[in-house]
Amino acid sequence: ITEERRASIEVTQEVLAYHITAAEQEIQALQEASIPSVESLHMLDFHFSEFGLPEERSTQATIRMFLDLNLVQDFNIDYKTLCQWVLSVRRGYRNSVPYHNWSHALSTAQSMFAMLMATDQLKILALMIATLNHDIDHRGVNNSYIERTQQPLAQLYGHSSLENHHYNLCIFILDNTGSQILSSLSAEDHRAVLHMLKRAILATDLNVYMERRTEFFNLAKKSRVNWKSEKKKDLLRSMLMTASDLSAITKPWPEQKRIANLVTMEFFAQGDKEKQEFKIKPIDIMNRENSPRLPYMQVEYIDDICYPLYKAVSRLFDTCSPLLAGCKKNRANWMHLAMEA
Ligand code: 5BB
Ligand code: ZN
Repeated sequence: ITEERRASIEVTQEVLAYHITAAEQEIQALQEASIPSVESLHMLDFHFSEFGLPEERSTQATIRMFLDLNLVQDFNIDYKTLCQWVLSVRRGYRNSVPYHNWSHALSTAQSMFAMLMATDQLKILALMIATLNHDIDHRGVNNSYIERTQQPLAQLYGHSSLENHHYNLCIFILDNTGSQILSSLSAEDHRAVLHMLKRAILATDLNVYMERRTEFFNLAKKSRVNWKSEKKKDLLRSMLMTASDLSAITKPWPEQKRIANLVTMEFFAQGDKEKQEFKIKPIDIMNRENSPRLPYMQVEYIDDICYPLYKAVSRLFDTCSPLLAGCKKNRANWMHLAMEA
């Protein structure tokens, strides 16, 4: 790493510190607000949608999950620090991006919240922080685009450029004055959480999921699995990250259609940029000319990527079967549209 590069990173971080820190007034308002219950927010429901939830209520919903998971008590998290941390993470997302914005982060965290079973508190803490930060500062374009345009992000990290950036920002907020929610942890726990955060956020790169899933599917086929080894626990955490990340495909049909439209907007916007900037024909999913084939592409996406994952997860955890059921229903709906087209 060169001096120049180091300087450029420092400058970025200064700007980020300013942009990412909420105004005192906003922090106080959240601190003093009464937080709605999980029941009234429907947060234990796999059909949960954050659609129409005002920003203020979405931060309150995040606080509610941390309170009900006992994280605030167990890790002695200062309440005001938690408020500032949540506001920082929310501000880290770009509203201008159709799909990879704060709503997607909250929805991913809520899916994780509803899935978390009898695992220990330290892992729950790491996975909740990971879901909320996993797409922070997403620019609405994929790694391939970032690498081809030779952006600083691609030069900084050799692979999984975006995911490395999400992790880096996550750590940055955790280190930032006023939002250090991990400050009461022992050195050992702190190190363990950071390690799990890195593994969990990097696992949301779809390529990483594709590389590791066969091993997971083989475990899920067994009648009894001994989850004691650290390697298997890490694999399970990675798969739960992807299962939360892709959970839009398991939601009731109107919600699935709404999200698929946002994803399409984001894909097509990248395709448009590629046409303009490199005069190339974008790949199928990013090419507007393919919009009639969209329903069929969703069917393929379900069959190749989503269905096998939710099948394995529901085999392991019976309570997660609504995820698989939702995925199946959406496949039938997309297939129906594909036949009409
Ligand atoms: C997914 C993997 N990709 C590298 C190439 C395209 N495929 S796909 O053929 O399975 C595909 C997925 C095709 C079309 C799709 O959406 C059309 C609306 C999707 C799709 N992807 N549909 C969704 O509803 C969602 Br949610 C997603 C996930 C989008 C974010 C994936 C971010 C991964 C970053 C590497
Ligand atoms: Zn995501």
